[in-house]
Amino acid sequence: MEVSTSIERTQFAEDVLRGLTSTPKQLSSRYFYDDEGSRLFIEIMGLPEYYLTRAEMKIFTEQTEAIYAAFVNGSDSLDLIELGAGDGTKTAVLIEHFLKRRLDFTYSPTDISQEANDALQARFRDKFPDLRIKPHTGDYFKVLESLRNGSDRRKVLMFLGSNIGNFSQEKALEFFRSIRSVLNANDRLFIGFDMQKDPRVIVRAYDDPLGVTAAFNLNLLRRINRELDADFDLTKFSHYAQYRPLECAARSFLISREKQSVTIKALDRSFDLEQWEAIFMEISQKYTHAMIEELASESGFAIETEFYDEENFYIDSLWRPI
Ligand code: AVI
Repeated sequence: MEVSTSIERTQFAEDVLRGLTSTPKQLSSRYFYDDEGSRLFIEIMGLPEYYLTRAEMKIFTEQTEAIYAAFVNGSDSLDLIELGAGDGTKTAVLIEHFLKRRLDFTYSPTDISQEANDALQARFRDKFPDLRIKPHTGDYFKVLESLRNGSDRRKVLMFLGSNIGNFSQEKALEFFRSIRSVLNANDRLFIGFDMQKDPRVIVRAYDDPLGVTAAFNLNLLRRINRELDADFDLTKFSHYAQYRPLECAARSFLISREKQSVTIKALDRSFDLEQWEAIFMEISQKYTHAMIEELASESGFAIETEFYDEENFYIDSLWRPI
């Protein structure tokens, strides 16, 4: 059962206020992941239309030894740090291989949710009794600060699942620059990017016929109702997903089906929505190779090695500081 602290709740209230008083209205997808949202996301990852998880998993299972060799590259030990570890299914493939190769390493999953970290730790302790696991709970930026004065063993930071796609371009650059500032020359950053592809394939991934993605978006309104004492009527909104190929960006919206007013008691105010007004919910950025190269060089990295799936749907890219 998720319990958010009052500071988190205040931040949530502030962000909802800022979002609903902006033009256009928006809500931040970082709040999708309460217990129900996390459950729905796991369901999304298993959908046939949501190719991202399968593509990255294939890279991990089919190129495990090559990834291992790139991570180790002459070092006899390393610290593997995963930002936003989630349920760790993909990472388990690497860990199993690293243990088999008798590599001296620690694994530090970091997640904003204590509950997610505890669950992952329990599962991995069970599955890999020999694994040295040191979880960190907290905001990515705080966790990065704690790495600054860490050991001088090679660190490999992993940011998988195309989570970077949910950042604006500006935030992505800021994030990579702050990672760069805590890394030494011998450390590495390993990132999962979802690539530009047939726009129809992308739209289907964000608008599945079973409506799981719709439920995932609508769940944020339910969360606002529960945590901020609001009266969103979910039946008056519909999920809409689009992909803009020139920007390589998938975006999702909740559309107000009628003119309505919503009251949020914790904010002590109401918000009016016009019929067909859109609330911008999430960006899922896709990438061209040139975009990845530019992000790397503008944040102080060079691409060292890349791992593609056979359809070129997805890349895991290993960056070294320059
Ligand atoms: C977590 N993130 C990478 C997912 C994505 O593909 O943008 C979140 C998601 N939203 C709708 N479906 C999945």
